[in-house]
Amino acid sequence: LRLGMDLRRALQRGEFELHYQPILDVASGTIVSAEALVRWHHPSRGLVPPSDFIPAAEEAGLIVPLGEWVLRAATHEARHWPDHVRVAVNVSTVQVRHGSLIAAVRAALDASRLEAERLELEITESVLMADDERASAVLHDLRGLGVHIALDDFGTGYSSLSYLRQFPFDKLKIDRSFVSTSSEVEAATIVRAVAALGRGLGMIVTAEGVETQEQFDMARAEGCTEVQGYLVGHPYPAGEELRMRLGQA
Ligand code: G
Ligand code: G
Ligand code: MN
Ligand code: NA
Repeated sequence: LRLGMDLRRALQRGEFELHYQPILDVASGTIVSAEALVRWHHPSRGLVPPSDFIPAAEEAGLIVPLGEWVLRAATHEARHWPDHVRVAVNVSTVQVRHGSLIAAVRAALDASRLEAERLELEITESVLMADDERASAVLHDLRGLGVHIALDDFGTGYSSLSYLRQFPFDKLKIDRSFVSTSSEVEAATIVRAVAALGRGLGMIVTAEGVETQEQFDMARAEGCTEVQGYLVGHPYPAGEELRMRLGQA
């Protein structure tokens, strides 16, 4: 796999970079977390989006070392943020199944000295599909460390409501396709139902992909706890300006 070769080299050469997208708490109007999103500055192809290389990294077996780099970089960066701001890291199903994830999370927390409580791991429904005890045990162990677990892109996979009882989620993230559908009535109906479900089960509920004030008002009215999307902020490179932004609002 050509891209696989490139990826291996990219890890060694430090061609990856994390951008961070802010997430707003609706009730307080403050930024309460930021999601790390990986970017690849390819020497000849330019900026390669994760949708193009994450699947290749999974196939080439490189998602584990790449994921470890992401965990280390994100926890280090979050140490420079205000104490109440969490960092969210996307974790591939391959990482959850691999068996090294718990050690990698513990190592990143130890090295950065970030409190476990400030790290949130985003997993997708594909982790849960295989109905295996392993995935369940890994998620419970991670939560035992004190990190938070979010179910990402909720509603797009093979969702089963039984997962919500079986696994210890702190947060449900409603996929942006439900927030920004062309029918406002349909969007509001789905967001209302998922928000009621998640909050009824004691979870934080985040509406993703909020781009307009109308979508923001809808998400708030229908009971979402948090909002993420271009209206609140685009993914932003690490550095002074990001740190300032996370301290404001
Ligand atoms: O930033 P962008 O919209 O291009 O992200 C596309 C997809 O890539 C999203 O689904 C996101 O969850 C995923 N992604 C971004 N960063 C990471 C990462 O560090 N690890 C994994 N496994 N997926 C990521
Ligand atoms: O699957 P995941 O939720 O991790 O995907 C995050 C991706 O969604 C990021 O690549 C980010 O760039 C993208 N994204 C974030 N906010 C918005 C938004 O308001 N609109 C759209 N279209 N994409 C968004
Ligand atoms: Mn995500
Ligand atoms: Na998502």
